[in-house]
Amino acid sequence: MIITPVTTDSPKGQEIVASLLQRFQTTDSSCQDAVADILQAVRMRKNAAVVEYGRRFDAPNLTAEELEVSAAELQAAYDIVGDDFLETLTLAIERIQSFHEREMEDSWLQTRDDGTIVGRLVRPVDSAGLYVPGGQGGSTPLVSSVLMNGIPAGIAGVTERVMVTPPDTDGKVNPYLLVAAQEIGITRIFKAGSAWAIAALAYGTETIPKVDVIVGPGNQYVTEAKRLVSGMVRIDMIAGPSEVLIVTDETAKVENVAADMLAQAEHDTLALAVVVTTDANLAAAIPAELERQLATLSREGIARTSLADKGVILVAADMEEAIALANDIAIEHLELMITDPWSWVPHVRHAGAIFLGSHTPEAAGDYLAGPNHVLPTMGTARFASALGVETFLKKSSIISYSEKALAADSRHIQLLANLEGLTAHANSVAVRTR
Ligand code: HSO
Ligand code: ZN
Repeated sequence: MIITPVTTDSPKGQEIVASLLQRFQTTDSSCQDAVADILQAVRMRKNAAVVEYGRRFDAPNLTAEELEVSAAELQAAYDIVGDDFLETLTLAIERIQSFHEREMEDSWLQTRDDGTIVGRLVRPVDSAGLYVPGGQGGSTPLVSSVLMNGIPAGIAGVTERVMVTPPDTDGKVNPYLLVAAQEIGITRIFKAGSAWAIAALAYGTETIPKVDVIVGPGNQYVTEAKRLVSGMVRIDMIAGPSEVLIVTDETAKVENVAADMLAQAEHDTLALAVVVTTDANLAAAIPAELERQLATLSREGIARTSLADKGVILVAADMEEAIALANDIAIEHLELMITDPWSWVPHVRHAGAIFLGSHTPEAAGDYLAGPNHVLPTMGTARFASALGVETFLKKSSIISYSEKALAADSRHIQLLANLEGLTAHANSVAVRTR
């Protein structure tokens, strides 16, 4: 059996729960060392290093002159993609745009009676870099990720938005990615992937601009590079493998449950699909249904490995226990395939995104619903949120005193300054209010 269902109170069930609660991972030290070397090389030798790595791992004939996708390549992509794609793309952009417009934050000012004004000025960062996996070597061309990462930056008002993505062996970039980028206003695209692309965005090269924020999904080298440059630039998040936790009762259809587990499992062999159900009969029926559907999938091998290594089916005593477990696990995607799912939403404390009812597969949210699909993984939903407009904003505080207000506050400011032994601070108030 690909996954053996277990009850939460059995020793095996408790062991599984304990491992789910401790699933935060960092990259291994060989990856860390390799990435540190790459960052150093790009920082010192810029384009020369980017092109060297690109030639070695992606396109053997890449040159520095061809690092940026040309206007002709951008235009040519439209000849390949077809009208159906453009129609779907337009709809997805509309949905994602209208959801994220609500996230925009306003500046505000507060005026006190004494004339003091304090407030907050919301400003976008000047530049953002978006990493997009290219779709070679087992990864997939994540058109949807271009939208989910690029649209919020546009709404925030980021003027310089660039994209980096690895070229194929012929030095070409996937045309669907090129069209998606252009449709959301990104026209500077560079043929660079992996850790050297992140390094180029963080340090800048002769061709690739240094940016303030780097977002986008990637393999462990990309993730490690983002981790290392974080602090010098903002990054969206340290992303782990994608995850789903499906809570079901006896009303869920086994086809739907298995289909959603497989949708998660096909992402990669490390992806995590968990079911927590109050119905032991449903649990028992899932493995055979997984086998039946696996045979029909284009990425059967990946999905099978992921489910066999990581898949979990837990039988809980009741819905209270199931939801409590989901909260402890703090999953990236939480599906509630249960009777009256809305009545349980107030009990959900930690989840990246919540999918309600039997007609809401995670895939609807991955592509079209509107909310962002870049979500906190590995239990970080306890404190982190989806990528959004806020990822590209920062705030300046505003403070303006009137003469009268400073006179009134003078004594208190001087008291605190003297307490800290900072007499120049105290004096800067005293000279004005004497
Ligand atoms: N489920 C992924 C997003 C994605 N799925 C992109 C398909 N394409 C992480 O939320
Ligand atoms: Zn997905």
